[in-house]
Amino acid sequence: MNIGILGLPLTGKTTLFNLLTSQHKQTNSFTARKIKNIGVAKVADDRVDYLSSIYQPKKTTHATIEVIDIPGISSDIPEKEKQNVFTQIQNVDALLMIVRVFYDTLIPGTTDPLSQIESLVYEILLRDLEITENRINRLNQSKRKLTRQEEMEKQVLEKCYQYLSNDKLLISQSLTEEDSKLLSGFGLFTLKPIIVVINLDEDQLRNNQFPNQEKFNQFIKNHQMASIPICGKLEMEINELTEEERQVFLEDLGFQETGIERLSHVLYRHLGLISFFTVGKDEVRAWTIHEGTMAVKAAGKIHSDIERGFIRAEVVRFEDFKQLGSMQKLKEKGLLKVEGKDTIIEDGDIINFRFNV
Ligand SMILES: Nc1nc2c(ncn2[C@@H]2O[C@H](COP(=O)(O)OP(=O)(O)OP(=O)(O)O)[C@@H](O)[C@H]2O)c(=O)[nH]1
Ligand SMILES: [Mg+2]
Repeated sequence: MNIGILGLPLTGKTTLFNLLTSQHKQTNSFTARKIKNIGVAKVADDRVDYLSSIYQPKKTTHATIEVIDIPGISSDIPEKEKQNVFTQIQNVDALLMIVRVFYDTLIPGTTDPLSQIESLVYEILLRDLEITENRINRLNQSKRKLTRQEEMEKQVLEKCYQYLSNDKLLISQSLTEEDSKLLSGFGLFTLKPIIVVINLDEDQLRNNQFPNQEKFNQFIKNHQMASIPICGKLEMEINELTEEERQVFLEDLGFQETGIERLSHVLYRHLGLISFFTVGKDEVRAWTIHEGTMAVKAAGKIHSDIERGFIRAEVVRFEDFKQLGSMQKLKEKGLLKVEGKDTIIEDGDIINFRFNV
């Protein structure tokens, strides 16, 4: 799973990237026109930390997300260069758009969140119009008769083109499974789920108030996006603190978790992702799956052999485990369930797969 960070210049993209991936890439690098930064973000989950404290395994593995950071998108970048920049995030699973609301006289650019999100949406609509138009033209210019598959492709692309022409994101269009499949290879930007990070200053974050808030929120809702307020500057400060200091600092702000932790929850919820866990002396590990995944498919996440040779899944709820403290007690209480192939896995299930190959 991977996400691309998209925003106007100097909105805090690289700062956010560094926070997510614990890297130290140069900020303010717009003029350098570096094409991208890539890193891996650990998905915060205190359930994994808890399981690890109980099992004391050799290795603890959190879920991870690959993050791609690109230069800011602005209207004065030459079209060709802009296309290049967009190509860097064409295959990501979701877009993390960042809008800057914090005020800083030294940093140029607008602080209106609404105008920024409108510009970004406009840009991805343009990209998708281009992608669909190019493909339709190519099909129209074909010298030979189109295959049935190509005919179908043309039809759905024309439908998409119309939709985009009316300033609508493709993600809000209801598509059949077949249409989705036909479109999946084109890297269409407006088909990707969008999470918007609102980069506030400290006071705005404390008061949960910022200019143009109502209209902005309405826009987010209308376009089926999710949003989350953070303060990049504060997050950097929080990063420097010890665990204890951090708790006090966050409490004072009125939060229980850091902005980066809150962001990973919002991301999971918006993308319909959940985690299940495997535990043992060697490794405690979180695995990411889509809501509604069957046990046998979850097994395949770990290894195709386990999917192929699936016999059963022994499942325990994380909350039950935390309450009772040991697998033995769970067994005695009948809280260890033996499940078959097509049982739907729930968020927080601790699973032991039995298989035979
Ligand atoms: N005051 C304040 N400054 C911030 C915040 N977040 C980032 N900055 C500053 O804004 C400037 C730009 O930050 P970057 O993270 O480089 O922004 P960017 O969007 O990656 O910039 P480009 O890649 O050049 O488009 C830096 O000087 C940051 O320190 C914030 O929350 N508050
Ligand atoms: Mg940057």
